Amino acid sequence: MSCHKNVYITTPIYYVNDIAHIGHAYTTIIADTIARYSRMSGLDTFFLTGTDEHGQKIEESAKARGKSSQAYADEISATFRNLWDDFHITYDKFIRTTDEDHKKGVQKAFNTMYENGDIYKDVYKGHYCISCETFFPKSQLVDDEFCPECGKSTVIVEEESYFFKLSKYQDKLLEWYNNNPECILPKSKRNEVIRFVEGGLEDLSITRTSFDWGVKLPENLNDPKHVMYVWLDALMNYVTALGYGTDEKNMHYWPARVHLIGKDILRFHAIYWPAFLMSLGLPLPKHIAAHGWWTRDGEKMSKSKGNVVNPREVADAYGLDNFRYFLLREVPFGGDGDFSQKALIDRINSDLGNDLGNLLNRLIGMSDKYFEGKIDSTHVAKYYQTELNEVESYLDRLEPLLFEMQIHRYLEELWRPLAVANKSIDKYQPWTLIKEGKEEEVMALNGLIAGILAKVATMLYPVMPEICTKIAEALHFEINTENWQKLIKDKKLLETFTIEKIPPLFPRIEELLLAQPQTVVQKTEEKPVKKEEKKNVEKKEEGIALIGIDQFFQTSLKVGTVVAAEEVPKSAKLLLLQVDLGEEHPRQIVAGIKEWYSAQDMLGTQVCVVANLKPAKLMGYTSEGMLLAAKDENGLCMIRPEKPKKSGTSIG
Ligand code: ME8
Repeated sequence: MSCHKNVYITTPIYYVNDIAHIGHAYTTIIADTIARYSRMSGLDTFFLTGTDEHGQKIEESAKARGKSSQAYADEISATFRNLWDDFHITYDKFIRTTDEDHKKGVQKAFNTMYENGDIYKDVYKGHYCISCETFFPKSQLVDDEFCPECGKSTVIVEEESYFFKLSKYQDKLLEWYNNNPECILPKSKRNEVIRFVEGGLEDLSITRTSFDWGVKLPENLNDPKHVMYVWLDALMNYVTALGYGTDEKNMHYWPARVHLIGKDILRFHAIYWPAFLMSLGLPLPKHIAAHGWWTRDGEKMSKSKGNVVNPREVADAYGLDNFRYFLLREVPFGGDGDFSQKALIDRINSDLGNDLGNLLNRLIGMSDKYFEGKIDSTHVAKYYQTELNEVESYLDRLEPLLFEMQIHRYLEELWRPLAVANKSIDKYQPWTLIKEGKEEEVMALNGLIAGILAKVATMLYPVMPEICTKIAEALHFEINTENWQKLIKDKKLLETFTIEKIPPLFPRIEELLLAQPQTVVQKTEEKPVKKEEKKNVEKKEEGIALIGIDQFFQTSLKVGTVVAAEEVPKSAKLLLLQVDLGEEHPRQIVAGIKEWYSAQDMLGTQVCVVANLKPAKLMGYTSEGMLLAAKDENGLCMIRPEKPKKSGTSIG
């Protein structure tokens, strides 16, 4: 890896027929992670993303909205760009296929292929799927009509067309796959491609006359009714973005280190694209890396089902870095992944909160208590050489995993040094050592832990830049190439410093989300809300976090009838209610409403219940739900149905 000085990383350019969803965010975040690592390790890096704006599909979407294709493309392209900006995606260029220099570059490429004898004119007749912008041979159609990819109806297109001699490149492509075992990642995907190409390649129709929202043919061909096939236009972006055909000042970045794509577009990238490049006499990319597909709660996402995960909403609710970590950690690259709030919350609370966040808290606590925050690593090797060796052996394995796209493994391995640190505290018990007067040993332990945290934060930075910057601030160092060299390559520890007491980085999520509705119950002295949690509650109450309708519907609200009510002994605020929700047994709910309602007041009345809260214990009683209530300076009142409703009726 490190023998190549320039690193060029690309994402697909996204169609402007819809706004970005989790899949787009996934690809872009992986690319951003690799670009950040590459820059941090001192490599000259160029990271490209952008939008794919031509073709019949876009023309039709624009028409359906009564807009010009250009105005429509401008609008949607901007939503992608804004999202990536808000997500701090560190792209070096955002290309649009409607950019003038891109169009010029594509025309130049067309001419070059033409001059090389790889393009000829003929008539095309075939089944075309507008949605996928692809021709399919009849043998591949479902029921002789429907697209094998998306299931939509295909149309028969018969038109004069220019063809690219793809068949001519069959053997050369096979040679490339065979000589470069890592050209397609994961490797299993390479076999699929090889089998497909061995099955025989037909020449490819690369122009259209049936619509005109596309790049025109070069003027010298004098054939104005043709526009270029959108995939020829789109794939070329990877070189036109570097100035191919216009100002070639960035062409030294070519060939790409990695084209990141989803598995849906592997054929275009692994077959057409290298064939075009061969025809142009340009070198081929090092890797084409195809990741798997995201589903939601086990189901395919689609607009009609209304279950598309909006990346902005997730990042707003759970934190951008947490979302990045989840996406990259949750699935092996190339495999399909399932998004669920539960899986996300588990990752945040467990990997991030318990393993990483708590370690920093423990270090802050120990160094504060014993040494007024000072941390000195001078004697670490004297006492903890075994731990140091173990940590370094884990860190040494990391970099190749990233560039082989094994990012989930990278993160898994990166957690091993954290385990070493957490275990060392339990094993050496600094609280005992200090009592025995072994201050130097405790200081060295703190130095070890600070060193491990600094190394992990450095290597985690490409995945979680904001959080790791905070960790680095607490540990008084900066994450940059020089310190990456020192901490990772030269295996050094931190210089002496005084630790910054920063608030916990990963407050437990269930409390954070449930804090607001539970205030009714939590305003009792039984379970004081911690300072940090309060801050989060306040933030939520200011109305900063917007949720989507799908998030709202994850809350199950039901009408219930109070069938039994009594006071909780020794509590000034709690009532113990049995509420019928139309289920086999009434639910037991502990409600902090006694100041305003007696047990008698509540008996027989109807209430609105949050029915899918995790059970909680209050004063020793399990509470299996929560009542909706409103409270202002004049007191609290219950929220009830306006007319009697059957117990268990859903609200929403
Ligand atoms: O195909 N799971 O654009 P596109 C994971 N313009 N990734 C997903 C996904 C999902 N459910 N849905 C989409 C195009 N993606 C062309 C590309 S490149 C020269 C032209 C991601 O807007 C994944 O990266 O349909 C996929 O390859 C890409 O979005 C397709 O985006």
